[in-house]
Amino acid sequence: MKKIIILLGAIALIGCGCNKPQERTAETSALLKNLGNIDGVMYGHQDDILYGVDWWDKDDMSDVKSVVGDYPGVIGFEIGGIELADAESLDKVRFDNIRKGIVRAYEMGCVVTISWHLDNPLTGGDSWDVSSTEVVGSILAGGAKHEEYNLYLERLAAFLSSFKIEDGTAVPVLFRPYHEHTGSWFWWGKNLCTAEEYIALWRYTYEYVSARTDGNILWVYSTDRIKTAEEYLERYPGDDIIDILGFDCYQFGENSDAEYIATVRNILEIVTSEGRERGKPVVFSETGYQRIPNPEWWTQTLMKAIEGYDIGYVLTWRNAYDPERIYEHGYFAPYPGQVSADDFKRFFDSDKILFRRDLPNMYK
Ligand code: BMA
Repeated sequence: MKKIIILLGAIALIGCGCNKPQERTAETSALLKNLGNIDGVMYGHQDDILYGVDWWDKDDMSDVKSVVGDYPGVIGFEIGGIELADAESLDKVRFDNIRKGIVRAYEMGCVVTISWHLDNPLTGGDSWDVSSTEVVGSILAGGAKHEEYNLYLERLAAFLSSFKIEDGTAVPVLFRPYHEHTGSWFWWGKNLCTAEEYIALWRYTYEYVSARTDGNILWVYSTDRIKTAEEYLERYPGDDIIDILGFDCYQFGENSDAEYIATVRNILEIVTSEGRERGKPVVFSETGYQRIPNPEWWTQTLMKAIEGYDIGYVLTWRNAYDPERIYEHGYFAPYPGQVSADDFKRFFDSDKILFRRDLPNMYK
């Protein structure tokens, strides 16, 4: 009997050890602290150093740098496709280049954030395949696709553990999975699973990945536009696993500046108040006005939307490179000659907005 108990104890210990989150590295703890204390708002741009309007795969290139002479303070990277062990992401960037970009961003002193538009594990479709309400249930413990999901997470964790600089330091990253879940356009969205399933998905993912990475991950919760704190928190996975509070909100349509400003300010009121109460930094994780048709969008709209709120960064989405996609998705940061380029320089010159040159050491 005693032997059996010891044996069971040992098995439990091994099991528990396996899913124990790795302790945060010093650089990762420093980043979290600095995000909450930074004086000003960092500007971020998705995929900034990987490609831009009419270029890709070039060293030292960035649309933002081409306009203002400096890199953003925050650089976003997208890793949809890593779960399938693909060589390229869904946006056709080689994972080797993404890895290099992440290490380079860190070495430049920038902050790295990662999004994950992973495929639908039940149907084999993409993130936007909302044909089934069974997907989340199917990948949780006991579901038909659970083992497959573990494989997805295994690959994800291996990639997140692969950003090492020469001295062995693991690059800290802000990881932002299962975003915009207050909408219903992704398979993990509001009408596609219950709140319990969504929370279980997050908690399982957190446990699995934080046990198999190097203590270099900060976890970002990010809704789409919301109207109330209840809506913001309806599917909140828990203070014990979330490090940073975020939200996404884009501007659409002509003459929508006032509506955008009011909407963002209302969300910021809610989310920054939660951030203060919970002692967590707040970030504006995605925004933009596709093709930036307003020549003064940066100072007259975006800055007015965030003015007075304590947030770590605001990130505009990618400048898609392939011509078809430019038509479909557009770009969200200017390039030389773009109508908002001069205003973007004023945005850059503002002492409230931080680019790479303005950052303190974020990792100390
Ligand atoms: C979306 C669009 C898609 C892209 C995805 C992941 O918002 O830009 O074209 O594949 O993000 O980067």
